[in-house]
Amino acid sequence: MAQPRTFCWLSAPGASALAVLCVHGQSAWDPGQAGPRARWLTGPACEPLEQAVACRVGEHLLVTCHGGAAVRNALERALAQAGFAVAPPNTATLLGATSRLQASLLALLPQVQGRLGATLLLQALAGGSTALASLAALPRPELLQRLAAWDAARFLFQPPRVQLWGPVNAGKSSLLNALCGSPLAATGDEPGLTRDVIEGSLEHRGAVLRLFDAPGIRADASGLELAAVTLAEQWRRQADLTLLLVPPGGMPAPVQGTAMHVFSRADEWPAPQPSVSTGDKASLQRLLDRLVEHFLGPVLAAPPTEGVLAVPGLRQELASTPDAAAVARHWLAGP
Ligand SMILES: Nc1nc2c(ncn2[C@@H]2O[C@H](COP(=O)(O)OP(=O)(O)OP(=O)(O)O)[C@@H](O)[C@H]2O)c(=O)[nH]1
Ligand SMILES: [Mg+2]
Repeated sequence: MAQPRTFCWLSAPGASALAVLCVHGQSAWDPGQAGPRARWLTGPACEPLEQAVACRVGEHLLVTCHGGAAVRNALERALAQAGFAVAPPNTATLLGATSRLQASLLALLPQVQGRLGATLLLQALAGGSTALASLAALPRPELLQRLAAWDAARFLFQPPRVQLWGPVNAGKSSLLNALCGSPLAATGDEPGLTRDVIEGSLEHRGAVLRLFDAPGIRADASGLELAAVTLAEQWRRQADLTLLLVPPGGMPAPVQGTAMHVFSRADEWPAPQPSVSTGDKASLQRLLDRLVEHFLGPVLAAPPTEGVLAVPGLRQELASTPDAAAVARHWLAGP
């Protein structure tokens, strides 16, 4: 009996670089030995959307393209027309994992966000077995320290949320735009210009950060402006960090939760450190360095081979089972 044609998504939903792996079955998508073949994906009204490239990887067909939800849907439609049904991603089986550790690393690859996480997982795939054996041989207190450092690995899968916060005209929207490198939010001298929470994201040193602009704070806010700030406060509580902007002449005000302050519009006054100015690229880079260090410092400082500890299940087992060598044996056995 002919095997059903199936495909699975390799990239996480929302990613802009999309990849699917098609298995079991020839189709019009197959470039054969001829090398990569490009095909146009079309929208619901048959309008051309994006080119997808198909190439053979061993027995399988790898299709890659760029885009958001519309392109993702178009690719699913095109594959359905070619007779492929979507299957749950089981990259471990597809790519021939030889241990439970490799299978877990492969299963995590599509979920990782950003170059840093992908690199760590690939390094762990290459040298993870030796690294795990060495980790398991560490004295227990040292192993627990290593595990605690890798808690930060969660940010490789769920990028940290940073809420910009501060008085009106502190330069929040300008900073969002400068850090993300695009004009996402309106800016200007009129105080209270921003009325909504606006999201942007960026990648720095391979780490993805999510930034949120917010309406500015002022004592005499009322009506719609007050309602907007109250709503933004709810967003702020969901953030992993509040980045409090202190404008010229200001003093850092206490805020609840985890916060970091930065003196803004630094080209306009003798701002103390840490400071930032949207026209000063070095100050923007320093701020991003601080943010990445804040969230992922322990992971960046760890030896790259320790990337095996990015696997949450492995961390949990090593933390809860006193016999680390037995845990390592179990993870290095067949998937
Ligand atoms: N010179 C200088 N001007 C800046 C800088 N950042 C922002 N500004 C200016 O300051 C004014 C206010 O900037 P916004 O980014 O709109 O400030 P905001 O905090 O978003 O203000 P609200 O939305 O009203 O709360 C604008 O005219 C910006 O061009 C900076 O680093 N240097
Ligand atoms: Mg603003």
